[in-house]
Amino acid sequence: MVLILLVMFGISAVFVFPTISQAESEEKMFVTHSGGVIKTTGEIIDPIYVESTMDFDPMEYLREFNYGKVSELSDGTTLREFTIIAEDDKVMEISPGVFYNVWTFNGTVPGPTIRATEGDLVRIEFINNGSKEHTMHFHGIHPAEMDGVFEIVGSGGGRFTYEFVAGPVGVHPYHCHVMPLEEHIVHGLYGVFIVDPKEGRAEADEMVMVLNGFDTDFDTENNFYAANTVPFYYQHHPIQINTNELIRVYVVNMVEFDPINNLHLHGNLYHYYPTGTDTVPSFYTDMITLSQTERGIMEFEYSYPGKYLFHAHKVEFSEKGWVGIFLVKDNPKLESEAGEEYGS
Ligand SMILES: [Cu+2]
Repeated sequence: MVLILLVMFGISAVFVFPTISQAESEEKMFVTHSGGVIKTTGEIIDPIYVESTMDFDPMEYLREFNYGKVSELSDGTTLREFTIIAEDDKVMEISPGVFYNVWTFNGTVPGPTIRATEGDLVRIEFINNGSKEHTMHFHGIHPAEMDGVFEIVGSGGGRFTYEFVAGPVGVHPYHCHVMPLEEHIVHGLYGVFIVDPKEGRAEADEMVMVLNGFDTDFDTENNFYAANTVPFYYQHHPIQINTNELIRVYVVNMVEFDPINNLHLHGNLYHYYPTGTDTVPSFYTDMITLSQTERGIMEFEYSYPGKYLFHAHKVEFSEKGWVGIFLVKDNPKLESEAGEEYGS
């Protein structure tokens, strides 16, 4: 009987051990931003980036505006309803091979660009699905209890409804305001809130640039800088615009740790509206300097086609990722108009 048991144990050992070694050599797959695939049989140490985790397309984010679910109240006021979900367990490949735990509003850093017209009623259903307490604090004018500072929203599904009248006109940041604030902001809990004037602005090719940075080794210094999260993205994927077409950039500086950031445009100057609150530009320049959460609206047109850099003139920042290119093409609309004239 003992002999039989020993033989059975021996047979099972033969079949069990190969199974274990197969599991150990199983390849795990990672996908990078550029679509590259990394395979490894090694031990995966947190953080893990796989296809199912967060992805972010800076080109899509650039011109994506969220106007909310629109309805009209009985007094004629426009109501815009948004749902924003905070999470703090996602991992993003900030730069090739560098994985960082990002905290997100609606799954991305920055969160969605929320857009309304001055006087609209903005209602935000905020759900905190994170493991830490979070809030939404909007810059702008609103009642104290809508400020997202003292009304802490608990983890694991806590809810709060923010409601306020959109104003003033301009471009404003929103961000989590739970202490330690620095930690909650640097991990990515911020986004842009645009308030349009009732009379609107001149038609333009509009885009949003959030200037941000990432401290991936936790020494309270940024290791990477970017316009819209991914370092060097718009250098490798230039932003295509047309000659003789008005370009409007809503720019918001969310870089922590460094006291200033700046933005220089090549081959051109821009009209600059600090905070976007005035209809008359304050400067005509190729260089602005911004401290934390400082922001504004830039307007410009290119006369000549070609490639033009835009970047931080603080060279350390541009060399660590905060640099991009506008690829200016001949305006097809103007060309066809010119063609019609020529032909007629
Ligand atoms: Cu937070």
